[in-house]
Amino acid sequence: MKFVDSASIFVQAGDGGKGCVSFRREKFVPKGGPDGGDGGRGGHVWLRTNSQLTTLLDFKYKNKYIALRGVHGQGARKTGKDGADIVIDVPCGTIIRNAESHEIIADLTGAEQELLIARGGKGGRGNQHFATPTRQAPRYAEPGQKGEGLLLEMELRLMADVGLVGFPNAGKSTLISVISAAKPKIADYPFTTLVPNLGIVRYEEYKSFVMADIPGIIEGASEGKGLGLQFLRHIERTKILAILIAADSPDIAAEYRTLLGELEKFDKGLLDKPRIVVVTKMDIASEDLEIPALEKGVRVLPISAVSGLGLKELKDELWREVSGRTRAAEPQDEGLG
Ligand SMILES: Nc1nc2c(ncn2[C@@H]2O[C@H](COP(=O)(O)OP(=O)(O)OP(=O)(O)O)[C@@H](O)[C@H]2O)c(=O)[nH]1
Ligand SMILES: [Mg+2]
Repeated sequence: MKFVDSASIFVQAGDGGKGCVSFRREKFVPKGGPDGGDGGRGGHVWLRTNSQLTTLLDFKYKNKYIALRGVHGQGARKTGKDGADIVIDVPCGTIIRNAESHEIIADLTGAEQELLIARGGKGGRGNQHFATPTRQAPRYAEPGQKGEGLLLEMELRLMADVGLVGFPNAGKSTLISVISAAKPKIADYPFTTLVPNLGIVRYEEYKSFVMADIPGIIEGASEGKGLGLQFLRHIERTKILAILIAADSPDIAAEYRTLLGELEKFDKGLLDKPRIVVVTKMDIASEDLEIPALEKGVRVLPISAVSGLGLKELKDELWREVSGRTRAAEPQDEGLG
């Protein structure tokens, strides 16, 4: 799947239709009064979140959204039709900025959330409204108002409850594939995962949480090594981080420190999130493996995606954290990365 997490688009709402200047003309009614109808409203442009979407890819192909103007008013008090509204679907977690001021207009984190982003111009009033006792035949009607138009920057920060972090090959994609319906590519070479994947983990009946698998991180990622740290923005809104380290790692403690170091360089706030360490691939662990105590207050859970060891405990633990906390929703305004 292709993945795009920033885009710019232009939205233009429709202008209002003109009001009409017209006078009633009927047989036997020589001097009919003004009967010019109103113009229709221009089409609005809306943004709406769609939880099926996980990328801004569509906007690489289409980046102009222009709504129709309202129809002009007509005689016989006929109001023009409104221009049709346009609704643009975006993934949950899309941050909308004004491209000129870079100010955040909205952070669309909710499911099925709607936002009127560009308002259609009001239709002008027809001359039927302007008759007064002293001016019974107004030859005047209002023009329609302009529709709003603006350039938007969109940045996606995926909405997930749990973020998986680890070196390449740590088993992140394998884990998400065994505890959710997500089917990411899995292979025994580094950087198999090139874009984030989301998976919904079902927990008992009617409960679930969202897990994000992102590309692996290596020492020096903050200087651009490997795929760099750009994908870490997609775990910024999670409630908990699961740090995955393979049981056959040459040095579990050193790997842990490296990962925390890279997280810190990207965003210190990531270290404020609760985290647990998941030691993966226990089925191939050497018999004398002793998992070191890493940090006070940080739980370490051994698992194996192959044998199923520890998966139930892991889900229990993640659910406990996820259900007890609210997601960190506020993005920091630091521009597009
Ligand atoms: N024996 C064993 N192998 C595993 C286990 N989990 C993952 N693997 C293997 O480890 C290799 C890497 O797994 P991935 O899930 O692709 O690792 P990843 O962390 O997503 O790697 P990147 O996407 O490259 O960052 C694959 O060959 C998997 O089959 C496990 O529990 N036991
Ligand atoms: Mg992977």
